[in-house]
Amino acid sequence: VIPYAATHAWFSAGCSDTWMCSGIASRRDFYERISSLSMAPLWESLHQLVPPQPAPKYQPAHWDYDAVRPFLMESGALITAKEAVRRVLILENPAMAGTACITPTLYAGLQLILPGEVAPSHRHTQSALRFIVEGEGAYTAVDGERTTMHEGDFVITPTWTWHDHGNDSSKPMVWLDGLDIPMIALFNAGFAENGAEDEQEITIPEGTSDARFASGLLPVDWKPSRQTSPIFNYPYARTREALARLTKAGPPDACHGYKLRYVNPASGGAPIATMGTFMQLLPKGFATSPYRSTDGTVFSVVEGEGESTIGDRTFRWKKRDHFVVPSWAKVVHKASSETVLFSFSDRPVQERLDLWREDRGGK
Ligand code: GTQ
Repeated sequence: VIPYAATHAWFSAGCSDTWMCSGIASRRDFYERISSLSMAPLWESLHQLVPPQPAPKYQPAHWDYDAVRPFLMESGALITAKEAVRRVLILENPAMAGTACITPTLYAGLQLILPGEVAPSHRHTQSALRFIVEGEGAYTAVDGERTTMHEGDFVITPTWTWHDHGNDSSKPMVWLDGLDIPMIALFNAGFAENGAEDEQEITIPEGTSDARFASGLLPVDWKPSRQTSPIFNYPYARTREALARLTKAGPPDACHGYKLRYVNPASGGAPIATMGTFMQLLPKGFATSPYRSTDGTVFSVVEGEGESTIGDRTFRWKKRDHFVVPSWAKVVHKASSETVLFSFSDRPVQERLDLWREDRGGK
């Protein structure tokens, strides 16, 4: 028989009073007897199960690209993209070792694809986003169309779409993969299939989905069949231009600087149903007001350098670094040069469930 306290970590028998101790001993005996019926007393864990405010079991963390890159390149000599299927170094939350989670709902990794390589075609119910960190000219193919990727581009491979990646350029390409793997695992709703060929058949000229959906226009008789965006590459050139213009149009928001969210033009919602994606510009010298929200968020530094104080820890960052801000952790960003930050979180899911909260008061 496994002692009750061994399987129910919250049960502590700390006791100083004799009368109380005998009470606790009989309770413990009771807990052990009901545990054989797969039952447990709510009153011992109520406070943890229904906390007064979020108490994340994961922590802020930062990945310095100068430290990470040599290992990424070393992985390129260790295994081919074809053998690995996806050659990725997972960014794992230090408080969630062994889980492949960067937050309890999100997965992140850095994927390397070398010149001439192909990451073979497959599809799965997990949705993926790619945010291009280094390199030019590799492609992702999604449902019969290719898109060429550049630094700062945001590319989506929505749930159950066929996707493969290839690099016809002369340089390595590295991108941030963001997936909803932990969420899909929670629902036990994961399915996956490999393609018959390494590279899917290309049936649609490059740029077609951009022309049909990304110009403030939609095909006249087109009706969306799913929540995910019909645009699958949101190029950095356009995002950057929008941010640059905003800096001339008025003052920055105190908590966010100039911040935009990526959008599915057919719905106004997030491009991927499970993950919200954002881009923000912080002017040189700008410090954000303290802010917190319930969506744990992964950041990729696109331009600039500075530091973020997350809870009681401060991380200095620069271009191509990554960091994670847990749910309800107070964050302050300070930009020592003009900075652009990409980020993603589970905010659309929380909003759908009427759960999402923010606190702009910095308490
Ligand atoms: O590109 O399909 O980083 O399936 C992890 C799982 C990338 C992908 C990851 C994946 C992919």
